[in-house]
Amino acid sequence: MSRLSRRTLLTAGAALPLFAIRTRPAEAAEFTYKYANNVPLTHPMNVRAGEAAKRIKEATGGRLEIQIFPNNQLGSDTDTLSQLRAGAVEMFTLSGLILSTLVPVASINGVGFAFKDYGQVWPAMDGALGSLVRGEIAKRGLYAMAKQWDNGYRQMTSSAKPIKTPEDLSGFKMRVPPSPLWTSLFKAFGAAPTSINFNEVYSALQTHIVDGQENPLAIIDVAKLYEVQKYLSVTNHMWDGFWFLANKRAWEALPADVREITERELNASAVQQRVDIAKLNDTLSGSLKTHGMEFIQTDAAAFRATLKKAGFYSEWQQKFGKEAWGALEAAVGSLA
Ligand code: X2X
Repeated sequence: MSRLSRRTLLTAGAALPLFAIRTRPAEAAEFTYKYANNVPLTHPMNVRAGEAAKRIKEATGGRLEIQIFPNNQLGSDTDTLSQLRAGAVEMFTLSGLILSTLVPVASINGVGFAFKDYGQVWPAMDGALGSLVRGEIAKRGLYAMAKQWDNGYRQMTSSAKPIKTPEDLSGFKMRVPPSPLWTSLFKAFGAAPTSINFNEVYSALQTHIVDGQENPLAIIDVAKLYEVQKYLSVTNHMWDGFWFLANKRAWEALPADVREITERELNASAVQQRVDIAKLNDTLSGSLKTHGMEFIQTDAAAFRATLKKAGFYSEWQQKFGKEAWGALEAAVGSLA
């Protein structure tokens, strides 16, 4: 029902005896929530979130309708985080590293070369480390669903020259997402990082404001970054995931059973989306090469040694503090 007809109905209703006032039509949801994200509709996060929204609508008998706004339609990540806090957007998936501008500990999974593989990632993020982060998120007026969604292991791309060694990064104009940890990481590599929100990355690369960026294969593919980047260095320098966030007031406004269904279905979709991303990791290199990208293998130990020498690990050990750093090392082993 359009806003106009609803208003008309309410006005008309005022003149009618009480029993004649129509309640909302069966097809209108009691709660209509906006869910915003930064990736194109074709990304597994939107595919799986769309499925979850459908199941949630069914399982709640139509009480909650989640409308998806992909691709930063409602604004950059930085803007959308403000809208989420204000309640103008009810739900948002955001990288923990960008969320760290509000919840500092949320960038902890982005410590360079911390997680060896997914066998270390998910037990940590579904376990003690993830709980610690979610606890801090809750203190900031936001609610994080238990299961994180996968962004992936990040790889470096460049239009200017192939990056093979850490020395190749010296002075390199690299786009990083807005997050102190990202800037610190690329400064430690000796690069010249520039913070740019994702919705401006394609044009920043196209106009050579920056010469490179770093993202998982799935993002490089769905955002067509291969059109403006030539070289892809397989660095796996960081694992990154999205927290599925809700504005706390909006979340708590939902009846308990609706909340339970919503969290259950979102978490179920998150687990499926993780499998999608893992599969894409195995298949996308072929298609990115077809699009003209040249793949470069790198020596992770050399990049890691550069970070260590630059004091990256000791700096962030200090910043995160004993408890959080301890939870990270309990999951991945000693980093210092
Ligand atoms: O901004 C990025 O590079 C992206 C899409 O990977 C994140 O959401 C952090």
